[in-house]
Amino acid sequence: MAREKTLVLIKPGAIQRELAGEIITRFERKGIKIVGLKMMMMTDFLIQKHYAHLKDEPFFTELKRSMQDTPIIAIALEGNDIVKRVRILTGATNPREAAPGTIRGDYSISVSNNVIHSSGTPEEALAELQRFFDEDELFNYQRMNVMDYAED
Ligand code: IDP
Ligand code: MG
Repeated sequence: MAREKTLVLIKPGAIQRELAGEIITRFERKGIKIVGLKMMMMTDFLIQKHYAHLKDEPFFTELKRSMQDTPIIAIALEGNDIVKRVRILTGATNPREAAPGTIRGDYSISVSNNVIHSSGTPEEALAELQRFFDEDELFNYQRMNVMDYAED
């Protein structure tokens, strides 16, 4: 079991649909610790880095545009094996394949409007967190009321 941090982005489609609070609540209700959170615009540079693996896809231009429709909300989450756990809560990329109960399964209405991003691997998470957060925007603190039996 590894102590990790991961990155979640609440995408413009979810901001437009006023789902930000519900999405943040999902993580809080699951006992997942928020260690960073901010609203920001995705710059062209940030999108090119973040979606470098998709730059040759036919949908890249549309993806880039849709990620700049509104600001996004970037969230850093921390916990044991948190990268994998948040991916499970995120659900499949395609909403038709995303299981009910997952965030995408419950809220996503198209592949390009699939509500959130979450880091795919611990390596990806490290690189993405560095890209989106300065060191002093990530916080170390104790939660007082987390139940004794919670995993973290
Ligand atoms: P992931 O977000 O589940 O990790 P990736 O393959 O890394 O999926 O793709 C990043 C994002 O690019 C997806 O979340 C989605 O918004 C967008 N995307 C991926 N495939 C398609 C597609 O076929 N059409 C339109 N957008 C896509
Ligand atoms: Mg991905």
